[in-house]
Amino acid sequence: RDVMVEVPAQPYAYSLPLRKAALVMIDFQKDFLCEGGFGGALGNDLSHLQACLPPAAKLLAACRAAGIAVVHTMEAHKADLSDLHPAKACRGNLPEELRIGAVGAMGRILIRGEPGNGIVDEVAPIEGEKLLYKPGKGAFYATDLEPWLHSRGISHLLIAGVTTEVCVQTTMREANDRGFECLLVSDATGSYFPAFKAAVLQMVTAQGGIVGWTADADTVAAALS
Ligand code: C5J
Repeated sequence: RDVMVEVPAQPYAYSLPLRKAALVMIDFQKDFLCEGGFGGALGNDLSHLQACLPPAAKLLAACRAAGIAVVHTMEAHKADLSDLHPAKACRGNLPEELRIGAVGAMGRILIRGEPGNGIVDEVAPIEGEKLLYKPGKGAFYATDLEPWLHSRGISHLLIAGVTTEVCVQTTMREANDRGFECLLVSDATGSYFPAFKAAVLQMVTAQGGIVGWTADADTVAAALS
C-alpha cells in the first residue's frame, strides 16, 4: 500500500504518494555551474547557481532515504551534433569558439560524455538512478521520460535544478500538461537572474497553483522523514 505524505506548500498542501513519486534533478551540470562551460560562455554570473547546491543535496538525500525514484537530466548533444537544431546552434550570436560543440576548458561545450557535461559532485548520481540526456530545454522533448515514468506508475514529480526559468520551468510546464502533479523545490533551484527565479516561483503557484506547488528543501525533507 502506498504511503501518502502531506507537504506544507504554496499555494496549499501537496499530497505526495511516495510510491508514485520521482525526484527530477535538472541539469546540475558543470557546463552550467562551473567556469569554462556553456553558462559561462553566455556571460553569466555563475555564483547565483551555486547557492542551490546544499539544499539540492539535502533534498536528494531525503528522497533516497524515502525510496523515491530519482532521475538526473543532462542538457547534452551528440558528438556529431545531429540532435542540435540550427536555431539552437546559432542562438546567442556567439563566436565559433563559444558555441555548443566547441572545445572549452572542460571539453566540448554541452556534448555528452565531456567532463563539463557531467553532474557536479554535490549531487552526483548513484547506481540505480536514471540518467537522461536531453537535447532541449524541457526534459520531455526528444527523450523517453514520459514512458519511463508511466511504466513505473509515477504521477508526482518533485523538481529541482538549474536554471529555474529555462530548463526547470519548461520541464515543469511540460509535465503539468502531461498530467503530472509537480512540486518545485524553491531553494534547490537556481537562476543566473534572481528576479527571474522569484518570478517563476510566483507564476507557477499563482491562480491556485496553475502549474503546481512550491516548498523548500527543509520542508520536503521534514515531510519525508
Ligand atoms: C539553459 C538550462 N539555461 N539547463 N539550460 O540554457 O536551464
